[in-house]
Amino acid sequence: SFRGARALQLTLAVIKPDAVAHPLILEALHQQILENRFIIVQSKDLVWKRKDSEKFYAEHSGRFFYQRLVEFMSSGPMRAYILARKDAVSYWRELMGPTKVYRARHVAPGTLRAQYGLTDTRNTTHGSDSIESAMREIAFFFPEFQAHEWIEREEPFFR
Ligand code: RTP
Ligand code: MG
Repeated sequence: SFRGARALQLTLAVIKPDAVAHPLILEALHQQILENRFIIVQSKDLVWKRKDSEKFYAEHSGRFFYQRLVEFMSSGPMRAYILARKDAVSYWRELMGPTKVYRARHVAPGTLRAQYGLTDTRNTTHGSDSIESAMREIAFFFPEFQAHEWIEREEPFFR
C-alpha cells in the first residue's frame, strides 16, 4: 500500500572477504537476504585498496584491531548491497548478530555471525548502524546511486 511503501528504509550490507571466499557461505548469506524479504536495490562485487579500507574505518583508527581490520577488508573480494525493507537498518543488524563471534554464538546462535563468523574481525558481514550511516556508507560504496530519486520513486513502484 501507499503507506507501507513510505515506510521502506535503505541500508548498506556488506558480505566481507572471509565469507565471499567460501561460495556456500556466500550463497547462504545471499539466501538469508531474500528469505528476510529485503529488496536488493543494487549489489556489486568489489575489492578495496588499502586506502579505501583505511578511509571507511577511519573512526576506529586508534583501536588495537585497526591494522588487522584494514588489512582483512582489503584482502579480497567482497559483495556490497543496497537493501530496502521496513526497518532495514535495525533488521539487518539483528540478523547479523553481535560483532564478537563468541558472544554471537552464546547469546544469538541463529544469527549470521554466530553461524558463519570465524573471529571478531572475520565476522562475515557489515551493516550500517543508523539511517545517517546508511546514507554515508551507500555513497561510499555506490557513489553513482541517487538515494533521493529512489525514495521518490518507491511510492508508485510499490503501490
Ligand atoms: P560493523 O561496524 O562492521 O557493522 O560492526 P560493528 O558495529 O558490529 O562493530 P565495530 O565495533 O564497529 O567494529 C567494526 C569491525 O571491526 C572488526 N573488529 N575486530 N576485536 C577485534 O578483533 C575486532 N573488533 C571489531 C569487525 O570486523 C567489526 O565488524
Ligand atoms: Mg560499527
